[in-house]
Order: sequence, then C-alpha cells, then structure tokens
Amino acid sequence: MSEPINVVVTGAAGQIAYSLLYQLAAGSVFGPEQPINLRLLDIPPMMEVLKGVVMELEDLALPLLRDVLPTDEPAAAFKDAAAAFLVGAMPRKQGMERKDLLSANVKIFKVQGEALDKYARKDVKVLVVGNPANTNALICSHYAPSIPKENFTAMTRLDQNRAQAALAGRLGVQVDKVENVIIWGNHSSTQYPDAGQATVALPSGTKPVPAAINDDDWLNGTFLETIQKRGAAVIAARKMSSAMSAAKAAGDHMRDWWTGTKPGQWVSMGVVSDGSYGIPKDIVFSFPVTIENKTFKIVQGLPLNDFAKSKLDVTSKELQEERAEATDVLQK
Ligand code: NAX
Repeated sequence: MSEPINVVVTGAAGQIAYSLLYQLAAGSVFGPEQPINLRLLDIPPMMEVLKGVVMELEDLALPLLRDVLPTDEPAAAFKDAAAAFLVGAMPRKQGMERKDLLSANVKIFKVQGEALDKYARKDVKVLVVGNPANTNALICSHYAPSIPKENFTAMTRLDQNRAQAALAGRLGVQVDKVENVIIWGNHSSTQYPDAGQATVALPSGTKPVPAAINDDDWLNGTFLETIQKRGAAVIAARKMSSAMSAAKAAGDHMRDWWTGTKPGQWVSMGVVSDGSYGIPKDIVFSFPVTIENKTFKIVQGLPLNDFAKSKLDVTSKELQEERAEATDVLQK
C-alpha cells in the first residue's frame, strides 16, 4: 500500500460530487492500492449539508478512505493536494447573461488558482468540471504560475462518453467496441464531436466508424447536434443537470491521466493549446490525447476535412471570446 494522497473535491456538497466521492473512496479512480485523504471544499452556507456527506462517507466503511476534511477555506483544502476536481462553480440563474456567469466564475477560479499555487504539490493534477470549464481551467492555471500549465485540464470526457454511446447505439454494438471518437474545442454547444477517426470492433474485424455507419449526413447532422445538445436534453427531462454521468466521466478522465491510456487508444481532454491543428495558443481546447507516466501528448497529424476545420474554427473563436471576456473581468 502506498502513502495516502490528498484529493480535493470542490462543490463537495453538490450533486456531481455526491456521485464522484463514492468512486474516489472505492478506489475506482486512483486504484485499489492507493489510499486517499479527501479535502471537501464548499461555501459557508453548505457546511451543514457537507456534514451529512461526511457522515455518509464514514458509513461507506471503505478501507482506502482515510482522513476526510470538510472546509470552506481554499488554503486548508488545497494543502499538499496531489489531485483536484474543481466541480464547484456559480450556476447559471434565470436571466443571467453568459458574461455575468463568466465573471462570477472567473473570480472563483482565480482564488482557487492562487490557493493551488501556494499550497498544493507542484505535480498536482487539476481537473476543472465547473462551467465554463475550459475558461475556468485557463484562469486557474494563470493564477498558479508555479505549477506547469500541463497540470490543468477541463472535462470534455462526458461529451466523449455520450458520443461513444450514441455511435455504439447506432451500430448496435456494445459501447466498448467503439474507440477514438474525439471531442474538439469547448465544453459547450460549439464543441465538435468527431467520429471521423473512430473505429468499431465488429465480428468481421475492426472498421472505421464512418464506413460502418455509411451515412455522413447523420454523422455531420443528427449525431453532432444530439451530442452538442445532450446536456440540455437531460436537464429538460430530469429538471436537473447531468450528475451521475458527469461524475463517472470525471473519474474516467482522472483515472486515465493517473494510469495512462491503452496502446492505440486516445481520449479527449481540454488542455492548454500548444498551437496544434492551428488552434491559437493559450486557450484551453479539447484535443485527442494519449497519456503515459501521468503526462499527456496531443495526438498529431490527424486528417481534418473542410467541414471539420470549419467546426474547429467556430469553437476556437468562442473560446477566444471567453478568454477576452475573462481577461476583461480580471482587469476591472
Ligand atoms: P450543484 O449546484 O449541485 O453543486 C455545485 C456546488 O458547488 C454547490 O454545493 C455550491 O455550493 C458549490 N460551490 C459554489 N461556489 C463554490 C466555491 N467558490 N467553492 C466551492 N464550492 C462552491 O452543481 P453540480 O450539478 O454538481 O454541477 C457542478 C458544475 O459542473 C456546474 O458548473 C455544472 O455546470 C458543471 N458541469 C460540467 C460538465 C462538464 O462536462 N464539464 C457536465 C456536468 C455539469 O453540467
């Protein structure tokens, strides 16, 4: 057994955390040999609710879960953190403009970036789930200059899982038979879910998904829109946003970052752009990556047709706008 690591979950009293915490305590993210201390951050009005969550964590009676600290102090939460799930964010309220949402969140992620910079381990792995996830991750990294920017990522894994499930459904195969579907860009409705490089393992052998489906209109139309709008469809039905699937995706993202991807397989993560595929640097853009030794590499050289290029352009423009708005808020 290794020494316990400190794992932070913000928004710990919220609905995504409620599903995520069990996975962490059960060892499905950091593995069955890695004990963890949980650092649960939320805001002062939620401390009573958080007490209940802590009671339930105790009642899980899981041996990997060691020390649990509920707190409303970022300094206490981020101390010696090895991994952080930044789930807590200001929710969009009725009548709220995107700008207002961005402005409230930029302030939260500035404070958390500063706390990470000061108190966390320099190799901390940060996954931002709270929306607008990509730009929040960028801000957070900006305020933690002593931590490499590669250590800040945003979650598009839920979009990837949704896309994989939709393709498997259409092909009538088990979900794990489909691999390498890509989410490009922002975790928003401008994202580009791309099945162009995806493969499906069929009894007759592995085939490219576009050939197996043989319906580009569906792939570039219904499929794309269904994934882009899936979050809204869940809200319309459940009257609450995706939580169980979001928590599972957060676990998938961190597990792959921690333990690596399988040979030949890639996953999508929002990472600080290095200019790959002509995407401007210094925005957090979702790319296909492979991971080894806790380090990701953007998959290079994938062919992009004009349709794909135009989609990447739209989502990249939105991220540049978000960055400009965020910078504007921070300069005021
Ligand atoms: P909830 O409203 O259930 O929980 C959010 C929690 O965050 C609350 O307990 C709140 O008090 C807390 N919080 C607010 N400000 C905080 C701060 N400064 N420090 C610490 N905690 C703070 O939301 P939930 O459904 O759990 O969703 C959380 C976030 O995930 C939202 O921003 C949501 O939009 C985002 N999502 C992102 C997804 C992604 O794929 N990247 C998908 C799912 C989800 O929509």
